[in-house]
Amino acid sequence: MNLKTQTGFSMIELLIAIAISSILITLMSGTYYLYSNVSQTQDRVVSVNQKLRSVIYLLERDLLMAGFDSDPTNPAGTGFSSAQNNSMTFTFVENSDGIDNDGDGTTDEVNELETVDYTFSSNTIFREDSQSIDSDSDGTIDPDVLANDIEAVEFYYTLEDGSQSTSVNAGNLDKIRSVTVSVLGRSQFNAKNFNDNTQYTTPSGASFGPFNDSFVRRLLTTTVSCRNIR
Ligand SMILES: [Ca+2]
Ligand SMILES: [Ca+2]
Ligand SMILES: [Ca+2]
Repeated sequence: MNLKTQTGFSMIELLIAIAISSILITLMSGTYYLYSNVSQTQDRVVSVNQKLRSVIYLLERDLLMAGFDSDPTNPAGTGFSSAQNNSMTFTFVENSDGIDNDGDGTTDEVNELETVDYTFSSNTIFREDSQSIDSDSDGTIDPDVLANDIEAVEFYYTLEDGSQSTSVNAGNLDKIRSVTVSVLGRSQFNAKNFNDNTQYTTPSGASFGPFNDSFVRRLLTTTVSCRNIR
């Protein structure tokens, strides 16, 4: 009989097993570390994109209405009243929404104007319309905060002759045919081991960054035709 009974691991086997498992643990934790950094960065990308998309959605909706006049035979004088790099104000007729948009005491009268105002300042995009309220009760209407953590906004206007500008003078406001909107948003929280070394350039050629920090940024640009301006 040549029965060999295995009663346990030899010291060599044990050492090899320990060595292999420690290598595996090191590899796995490294992968996990890498993965958790990547997924944190991805989370930031998703939240910035969501924020930018909701801003762009509202801007598109409003700009499509800019200049709208339900009865062009009786002009209400709608359109842009200001068109600058970081802000714009425009009007349109809103005489069927059950709201006294111009605050004159009569609701939905002929040629009743709604005024919408966009302003970018202090890393925030503000939007004001007739529904904005005096939220801090100081007697002055406060614009609504549309988005925080915004690095830059650019309104780039294309006129009927094809020329483009980030600042349209009063005499040319009725010649605006489209607005190219660019919004550079930043994540609310930073991402571990991420470095934003990108330089962001808007359609007018303005540059932002590289910021060289660990916040995730995205630049979203879209062009909206102002089909109601004429
Ligand atoms: Ca109305
Ligand atoms: Ca009114
Ligand atoms: Ca106020």
